[in-house]
Amino acid sequence: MESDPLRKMLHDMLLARAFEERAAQEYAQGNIAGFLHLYPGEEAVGVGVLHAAEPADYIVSTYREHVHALVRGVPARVVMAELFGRKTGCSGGLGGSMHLFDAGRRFMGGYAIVGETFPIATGIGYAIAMRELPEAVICFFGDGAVNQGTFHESLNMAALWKLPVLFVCENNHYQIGTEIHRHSAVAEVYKRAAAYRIPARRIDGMDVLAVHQASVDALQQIRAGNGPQFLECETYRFRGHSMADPGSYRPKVELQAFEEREDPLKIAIAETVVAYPDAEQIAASGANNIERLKAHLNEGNHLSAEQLAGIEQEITEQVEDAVCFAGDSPEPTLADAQAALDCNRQGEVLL
Ligand SMILES: Cc1ncc(C[n+]2csc(CCOP(=O)(O)OP(=O)(O)O)c2C)c(N)n1
Ligand SMILES: [Mg+2]
Repeated sequence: MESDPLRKMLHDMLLARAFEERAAQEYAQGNIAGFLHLYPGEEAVGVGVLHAAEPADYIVSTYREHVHALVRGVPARVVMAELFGRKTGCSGGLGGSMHLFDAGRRFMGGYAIVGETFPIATGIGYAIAMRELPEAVICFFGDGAVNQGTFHESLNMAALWKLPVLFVCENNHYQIGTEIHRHSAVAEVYKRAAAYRIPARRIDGMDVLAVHQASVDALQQIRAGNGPQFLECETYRFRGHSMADPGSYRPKVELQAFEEREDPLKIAIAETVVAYPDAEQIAASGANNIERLKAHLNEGNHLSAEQLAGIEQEITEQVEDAVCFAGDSPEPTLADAQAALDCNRQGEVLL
């Protein structure tokens, strides 16, 4: 596991991409049922935000949440098992792709209903505020969710009561097949937070470092007791809305432009990897240049091409292991489903 923060972020972005691409293959082979909403293209948002969070912070997410769970530390094999609907999954195989849940890691769920995350996150924020704890809740949602009534009700309450909520809009510019300027009267999403006096910023959601720094700043404000903060991360999904969507409403050139120029993985790799010069190059570069090169390599946050290949190899093995584990795991029984319905949680404190 990487110890350097930048390398760790790159690791998680690479894991996110590999996991999701493999999930697409498993879906095509019939190993995953139901809907499957994937995250390629949006990795810098989930990774940048969640690397700024503390383990005591809560996370509430949408149906596009596999990567949020992975970055939170839910093992890849446990996430994959849930996608396969197996008993070893984080929701016992009863939730599936859209309903990952891990209360122990304070991952308070993926939710399939658009706009559902707002009141849940606000309620958790209220619980934290009542107990006067230095914790926060991170609420992920898409650009399409901000036209739901729950958005306005929740932001109003969160602002009024100064609740510790970080609202994170993953603005991928589409609500299924409808582009943002055709579904929203105000397409600059961050401006909507002003209606509730919530400080808001628009960030380049393809740049993990930009997302991370903005999240660190926002969480600092929240922990200082200044109430909620709002980040709009501009991003783009490289696949269709779900596996059922060929995405034919988007011009091919638009997709190609994002894949070629703005792929968050390419940006993160460029920010992390330096080409290590070989001995001959160093010898030929003269005394001063040797010092400069040494300084450059000692700066930290750097990674050689060989080290990058090592990380990629480890991830390939991790994803393969996840698929084998999921495939070998048993399905939940009818008795498991009945037990989950009759959960008898009277008096149980979940938070
Ligand atoms: C209340 C509700 N209405 C409609 C749907 C159907 N639906 C599922 S995803 C979605 C689009 C949401 O788009 P956005 O919030 O931008 O998130 P993205 O999928 O782009 O991440 C819709 C309309 C739903 N799940 N819930
Ligand atoms: Mg969207």
